[in-house]
Amino acid sequence: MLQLYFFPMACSLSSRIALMEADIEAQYHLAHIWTKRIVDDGSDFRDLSPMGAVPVLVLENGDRLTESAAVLQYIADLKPQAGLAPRFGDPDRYRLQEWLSFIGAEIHKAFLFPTFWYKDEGSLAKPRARIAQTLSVPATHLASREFLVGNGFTVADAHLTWALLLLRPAGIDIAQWPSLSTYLERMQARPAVKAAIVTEMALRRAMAA
Ligand SMILES: N[C@@H](CCC(=O)N[C@@H](CS)C(=O)NCC(=O)O)C(=O)O
Repeated sequence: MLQLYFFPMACSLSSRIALMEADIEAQYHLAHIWTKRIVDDGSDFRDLSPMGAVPVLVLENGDRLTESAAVLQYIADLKPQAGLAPRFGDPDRYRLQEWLSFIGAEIHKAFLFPTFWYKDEGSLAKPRARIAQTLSVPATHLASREFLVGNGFTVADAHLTWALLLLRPAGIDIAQWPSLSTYLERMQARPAVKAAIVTEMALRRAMAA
């Protein structure tokens, strides 16, 4: 069975959403991204993930896959009939990769990562100055569309949903982009998305208690 190493409400949430949207069974292991310990057995997460970062997907053959863009596409391709990624050869596959790169590099690493990891004001000035311009890209795109790619939910939507959820605790109110707010509401109304978020929020609250 597939095994996903995750931390509640971190970027690995999008992989959980993808697994649940595709109705693929998996085992979930909580990897603490600050202590670098795997909660199940206390082992060092860096033995599994050189960066000590989630997500890590352990495949049926024992191989490990890291990087959300790769993990998400792998999950999508396990069950093509779920429609979570356009098939290779379809020009929309490159649109999917374009959005996965954009979310991973321009929203996650350029803004969310420094906000949650480097808390000093000096390091945050540049990311904060740029985030509105960055978010205007998906906001404009989604003003006339329901999903990021094509006419259905894909793993790019799973990843953007996670990123948008993290913007509020990062100090950004997405109400200023109505297309993003209504998109996030629509995505959160999907049963699999909702269930994934409820599960991880409960784990997060239990960790904070
Ligand atoms: N490029 C990686 C980034 C993964 C990443 O930064 N994950 C964060 C959680 S959202 C993490 O585990 N960080 C721990 C660390 O960097 O030490 C991806 O897109 O999957």
